[in-house]
Amino acid sequence: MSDLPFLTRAREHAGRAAFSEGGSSRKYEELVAASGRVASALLAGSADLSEARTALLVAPGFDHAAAQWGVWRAGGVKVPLCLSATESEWEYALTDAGVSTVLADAPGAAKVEPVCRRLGVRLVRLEEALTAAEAALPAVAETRDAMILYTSGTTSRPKGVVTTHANLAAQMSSLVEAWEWSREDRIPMFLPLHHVHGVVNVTGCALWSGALIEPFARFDAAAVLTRVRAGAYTVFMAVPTVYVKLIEALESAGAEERESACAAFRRMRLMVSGSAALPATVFEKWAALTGQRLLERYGMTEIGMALSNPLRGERRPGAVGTPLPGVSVRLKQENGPVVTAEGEPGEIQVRGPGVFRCYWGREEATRETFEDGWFRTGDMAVMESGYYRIMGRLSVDIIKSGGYKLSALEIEAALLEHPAVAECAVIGLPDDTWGEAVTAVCVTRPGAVLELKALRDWCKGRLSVYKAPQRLLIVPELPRNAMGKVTKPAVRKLFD
Ligand code: MLC
Ligand code: AMP
Repeated sequence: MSDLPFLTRAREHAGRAAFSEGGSSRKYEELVAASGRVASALLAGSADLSEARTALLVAPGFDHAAAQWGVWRAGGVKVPLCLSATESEWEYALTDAGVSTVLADAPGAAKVEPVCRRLGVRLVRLEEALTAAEAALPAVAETRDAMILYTSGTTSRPKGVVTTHANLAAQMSSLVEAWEWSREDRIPMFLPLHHVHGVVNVTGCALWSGALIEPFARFDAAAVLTRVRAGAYTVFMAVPTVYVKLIEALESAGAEERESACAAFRRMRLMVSGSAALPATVFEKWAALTGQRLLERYGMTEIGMALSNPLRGERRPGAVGTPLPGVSVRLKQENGPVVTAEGEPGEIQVRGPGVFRCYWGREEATRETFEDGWFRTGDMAVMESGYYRIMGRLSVDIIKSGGYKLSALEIEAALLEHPAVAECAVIGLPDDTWGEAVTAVCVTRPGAVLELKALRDWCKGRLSVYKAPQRLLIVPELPRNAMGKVTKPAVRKLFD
């Protein structure tokens, strides 16, 4: 059996730089060698991990990629954890995915060790794995599972999205073709690696193409702009919030700094926005500042990317273009026909080799999310002059904030544990920076006092920082329908 395609391709780029970190570069051949040692350490004498789930708690960069490839080359399934999650969020993912091993760098290991001990999960320290003796590695078929990403949805707790090696290869090769990635490309990487945007679109496509990645521990506008000015990148990919933050930084910079950064952005060959709606105002402002017309695309954890404005051709603000290579898209009315006419809304449904295999351990949820073999995204769209335009989501319980998909139900469940909260409804309200701001509408217990800052402090350690409410409204009672059920549209109206 031949090697998995990511490895074959990496070997073709052996002598080229894969990562540039701290002023020095690491080559593809080093990455291949390091991943072989990590795989050997994970195997610890066994022949094949046989799809054992192996969680990763490793900062972005060369080490993370070596860890990821190490899991894959040992025949394991990679479960990347959010670096800033709370212990209970890690515990949930480790338990739900039946993780047997956590592979962590030194800072990650220090934080996750108590959780591993409590759950009886093996902890492998990456710095030790990176120096392990090399062992024989198994042949891994493309049909085998590769990754589980946790995504929030219409259920309170996140679901694990399982993709095979073939799914990931299809997702990456589609983007590489459409956006003409090449080994000459250089890209900054500042998005989290437990989501498809960072792991597939940025890191995955770059490594697939033999390109160079410059990792950042987190998004830092000043640090990124310094490197942009130095002409470090040819390609740039981000969520809309990042462009909003860059516009703020450019507008508050001195004229000379602003001009040099804008000129450097202008020279890039491609700048992409996605993961949430890019407001037309941000598109226009970015174009006015830098001359770059952002390429907006649409995707989802379960399918990778589905729709994209063209690399060459009209990039229309507010629209997400047409299906990517190998992806089939249709609009479908709920319990009705497939929409064929322009201007008529329908749910986006997707089919293709990049579509995930299943939700981990949730057969029924997997079955329900497909209709005649098409994946139901839960997003509504309309076709206008040949391009799709996203209209919003079918579920009011899904919030997109800073590009993160959040479940209102999960946040409500946490807030209900607060001693002052008798009832609550969480919604996403439009926000210029975050796209949507997590907003809690609460009924307090008699005599109790609740303030936003105290509530946010209370959330620390219980919810990831981006799930904590940004706004709070106290009401005497929540709006309900005749059946006594809280109605979110009416909750939203409280803010009109
Ligand atoms: C952080 N903060 C938020 C927030 N995130 N507030 C509201 N909403 C959010 N979502 C607050 C913090 O509490 C903190 O407050 C302050 O903002 C600064 O936090 P930060 O973490 O330093 O912010 P920053 O680093 O600037 O983060 C912005 C960001 C980040 C946009 C870089 O949110 C991010 O990486 N988002 C990307 C998520 C992503 O990759 N999604 C893709 C999913 S895949 P205080 O009070 O402490 O100062 C997908 C499919 C597809 O969607 O199509 O791609
Ligand atoms: P996630 O589950 O985190 O992968 O998020 C996927 C969701 O992000 C989609 O279902 C959409 O709701 C949203 N999304 C991604 N790209 C766009 C876009 N360009 N415009 C609007 N929404 C988007």
